[in-house]
This record gives sequence, C-alpha cells and structure tokens, in this order.
Amino acid sequence: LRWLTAGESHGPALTGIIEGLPAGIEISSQDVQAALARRRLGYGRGARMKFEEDQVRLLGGVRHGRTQGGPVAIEVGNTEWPKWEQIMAADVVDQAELEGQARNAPLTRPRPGHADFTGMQKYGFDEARPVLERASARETAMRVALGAVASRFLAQLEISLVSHTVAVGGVSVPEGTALPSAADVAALDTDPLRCFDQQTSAAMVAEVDAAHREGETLGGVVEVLAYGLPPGLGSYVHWDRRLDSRLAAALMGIQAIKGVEVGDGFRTAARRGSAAHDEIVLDEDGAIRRLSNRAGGIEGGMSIGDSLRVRAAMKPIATVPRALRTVDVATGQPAKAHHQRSDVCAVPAAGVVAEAMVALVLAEAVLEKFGGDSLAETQRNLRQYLANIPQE
Ligand code: EPS
Repeated sequence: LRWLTAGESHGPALTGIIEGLPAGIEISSQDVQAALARRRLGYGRGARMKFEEDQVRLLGGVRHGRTQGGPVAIEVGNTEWPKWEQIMAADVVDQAELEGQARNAPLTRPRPGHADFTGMQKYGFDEARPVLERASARETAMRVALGAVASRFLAQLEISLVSHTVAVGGVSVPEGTALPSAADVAALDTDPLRCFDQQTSAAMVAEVDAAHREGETLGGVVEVLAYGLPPGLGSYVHWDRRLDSRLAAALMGIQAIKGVEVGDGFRTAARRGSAAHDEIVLDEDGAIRRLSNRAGGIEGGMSIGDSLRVRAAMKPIATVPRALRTVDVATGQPAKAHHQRSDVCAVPAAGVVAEAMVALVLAEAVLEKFGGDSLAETQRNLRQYLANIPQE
C-alpha cells in the first residue's frame, strides 16, 4: 500500500492517491466527506474552519460505490480558492494584478516553532509564504480523506478505530477512566473537545477560553484505539517491520506532534517489571487471555489480538496571537512573528488525523499479512489464518 498527497493550504485543492487496495471495498464520497467533517469539529478552531468547506471528489479507482483495485484518487477542493487565485496561481501572473493585495505581502517575520525560517533557508525563498503553504496542517485534510478509505477497508474486516482527546493544555482525563468503544464514536463527535469524560471536557473548554482571552495557543494529547485486530500484524524480525515503530513514525509525521506513546509507554518506564507487563492466564473456558493491556496491544512489534492503544502529544500551535520574538529577514531587525489568524487549539482535529494515520498503517500491515486482490480474498485469508492459529 502506498499513498501520496499534494497541494497547498490556499491552493485550488488537495490531491491524494492511494494505491494497493483490493477491489470490492464499499466506499462513497459521503464516507470521505463525513470523515472530513469530523476533522473540522472541535472547540478552539479558528475562523477558517467555520467557512472553509471540504469539497470532495473521487476521481479514480471507485465505481458504483466499490473500489476497482486501481489507485483511488481523491480531490478535496478549497472553497477559499477564489481569494487566492492570483497569489497562488500555478502559472506566471502579471505583477500588476498582485499589487496592493494584502494577502500577497511578503511574510518576512518567521514564526518560532514553525517551518517558516529553516524552510526559507533550505529552499532558497526570501519569505515564508511558499513554506507555510505546504507545511500547514491543511494538508491533513487529505490524510483524513485517504484514511477514510483505509478505515472502510478495515471496517469490512471488522476492525474499528476510535480516537479521542485525553489532554488539552494542563487538563487531562483522570487515570483509569473507561476507554471509549466503537459504539461511543457518535457521542465523542458531539463533544466539543472529542473528550470521553464530560467533566474533563468542561474543564478543557474553560482552558481553551482562558488561552483565547490571553492570546495563547494550546496543545494536548490524543489517543487512538483499534478494536478487532488479529494477532500477528507487524513483526519482531526487523526494526522497520515492527508495528509500533511504523505507528510511531506515522503519528510523528503529523504536523505539531512531538511525542508518541504505545500503550502505557512512559508510565511503564516508571514501573517495576512485575507491574509493567500483561500476565497471560487461562479463563474459565480454557482460552488464553491477558489480565491487562498495559502494552497497548503490541508485543514484540506485533499486534497481539487485543485492542491497540497509541497516543500522540501535540505542541501548542506556532501561530501565537501574542506574537513571539523573531527577526524580520527583510530588514535584519528584531520583530514580532507574523500572525494572521489561527486556531487556539486543534487537538480534537489532531485526534481525527491520528486515527487516519493509524488506519493507513493498519491497512498496510493487514495487506502485507493477508494480501488479496479482492476484498473477498483478503477476508478469506484472514478467516483461514484465525481458524488455524492456537488460541486456547
Ligand atoms: C493553518 C492555519 C489556518 C488553519 C489551517 C492550518 O489556516 P489560515 O492561515 O488559512 O487561517 O485554519 O488549517 C486548515 C485550513 C485545516 O483545514 O485544518 C496552518 O498554518 O497550519
């Protein structure tokens, strides 16, 4: 399975292609549209999320609601495009047309914590516009679109994904709070922070309000759960085949993510060995099971057949209204970083993006293990494998 995205934040559209999926997966443009709508949810998003619409077109690989085995091509149009048509035009534009457009003013005051400055140095730009256009988290809209296709594939193998917010700024869901299941997704999507604990959610809303008043931005932590995984996805035989290593890379590759945890992760590091692992026992029916899931469903780089649990830590957004110190590269003088508009907190959206990235990694791992040119073939291979492994 391979996939790519292209497009700029204020360009005409984002484009994505995913290749290697079997034929026969049920998918519709509404499925993709619905996934994108979830990414736009969340208390603390900025103005753009209120008026930007994600216009989805499936341009290839799907016919009459089913994948055909060829690459699936997706377009997500930017409804903001008319305002940027000249500034972001692909072809040469008459400079007179750009004169006086505020949006075209060179961005010479790079934001600390953003790709702005190093991107300018690396690619040889004298302002940050071309850097931020591609570095922007707008691109995650396409990852969510591609992830929606991967999720539909997984769903048809009875694998389901759930994402939720576990911390915003200093406010966290208490340790030991029950985990949401697939049946809780609709409720999570109506919570302002996509948080499963109502009391914590209310405290998070207050935290976002306070940050907003003070011209601040907030980060947080999201968790992704996957239910219904067979044992044996990924492998211990080589570092880059380990499922945890691949999930970590995928999550770390999301804009603003600075830390990844598998299972109890950093908390496990503080435990003694006897309290760190998941003991294997026989239940009343004689079946083998684990007493706990501290490992987050992965041992030896392989899914163990229990629920998967991974977390990603997001730093506060670098476009801080209370602007940080920088240097104006045009004048060489100290200045305040450029700031147009931004989100106070995009952690709920990051959960949806993290879920998409996990879906893409799991779909790839499933196809490596079970193959299949048609969905029916993948399903048959999975069933046969499960019927033939010792479970009790
Ligand atoms: C972003 C800045 C904001 C966000 C954008 C990501 O856009 P603008 O600068 O146009 O107001 O709204 O996020 C999205 C557009 C999105 O779809 O998530 C940035 O600089 O990363």
